[in-house]
Amino acid sequence: FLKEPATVAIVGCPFSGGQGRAGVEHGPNMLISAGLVDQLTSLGWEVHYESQQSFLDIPYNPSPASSPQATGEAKVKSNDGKEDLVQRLPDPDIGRMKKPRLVSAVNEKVAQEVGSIAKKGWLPLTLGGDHSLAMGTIAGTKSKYPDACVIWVDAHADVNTPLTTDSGNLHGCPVSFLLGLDGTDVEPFNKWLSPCLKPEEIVYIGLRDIDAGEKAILKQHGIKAYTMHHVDKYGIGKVVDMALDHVNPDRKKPIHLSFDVDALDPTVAPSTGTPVRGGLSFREGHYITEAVAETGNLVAVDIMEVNPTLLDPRSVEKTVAVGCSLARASLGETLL
Ligand code: 6HN
Ligand code: MN
Ligand code: MN
Ligand code: MN
Repeated sequence: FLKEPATVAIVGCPFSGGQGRAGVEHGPNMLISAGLVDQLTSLGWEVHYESQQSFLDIPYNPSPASSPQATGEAKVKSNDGKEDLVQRLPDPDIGRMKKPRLVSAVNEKVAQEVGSIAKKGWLPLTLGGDHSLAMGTIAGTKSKYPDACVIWVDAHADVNTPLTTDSGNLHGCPVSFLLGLDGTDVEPFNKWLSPCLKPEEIVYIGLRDIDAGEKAILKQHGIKAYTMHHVDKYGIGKVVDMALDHVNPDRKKPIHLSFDVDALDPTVAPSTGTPVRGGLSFREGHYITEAVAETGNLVAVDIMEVNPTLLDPRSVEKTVAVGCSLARASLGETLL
């Protein structure tokens, strides 16, 4: 699906507004500082990376100044790598949703960016930032490839709706917006995002922390999920085969890989906001990316939820290194 010469465009998304823990906005800069651009270049890819997305100039409709203290906040590094800039506009909850205006505005921009990269025949590699960003990345992929399927690697299903979410954190909800589930046809999201993903076009691998409301949704819509139980039972090789058979039986459809590093065991990727024990091993995580690379159908990759401010320096280094390594493996590093 990609044009020659094979080109990857890195979309750095220093965004934390989809959840409550600061620091995940530093993920992209850390992955870049670790040498990701040179690493991908060495693999033979042409790499485009200008700078981080700037979320500062996003014109979302601030609510009246008299409203509650909740604020929208996006931090960016400017082109010259200078200090964080912070946007603070009133962004009170809508229903249970936290920071809905900011999350919506940022994702609208991400969707445009990812879509325009895809339309050039390049592969967008989005570096998070929190996983709410997948609303934008997948909407962007779908704008170029309407029949694209999604492989979602995560400890969580991220399929809560504005009605089912307990936390109100929108990084737990992106899939429901893409599917257009009950409660997602709400402002401000419905101004730009319309349902673009069918339940049979997504498959999960690595789940082990699913909310009750999410379980009901997965059942009701027949969404295929390979949990850690299945990884234990069948082994990762068989699980990935089955996952691909489900969303991409003839191996003809484009694939969007959305990888939340918390799918990995916390011993492998400790510096992430919502770690859950009992996750994928280093090899199991890499096997998924290699097998997807091997199809030759990969058109977009997300590496999400690296939070380089959590835990000790050794943990941070490990997590950043594994993030880079997953990106490289997705782009074919270990294929012969
Ligand atoms: N992630 N299910 C929980 C929630 O808040 O809705 C956790 C979501 C985690 C999201 O890891 O991208
Ligand atoms: Mn900071
Ligand atoms: Mn996630
Ligand atoms: Mn997760």
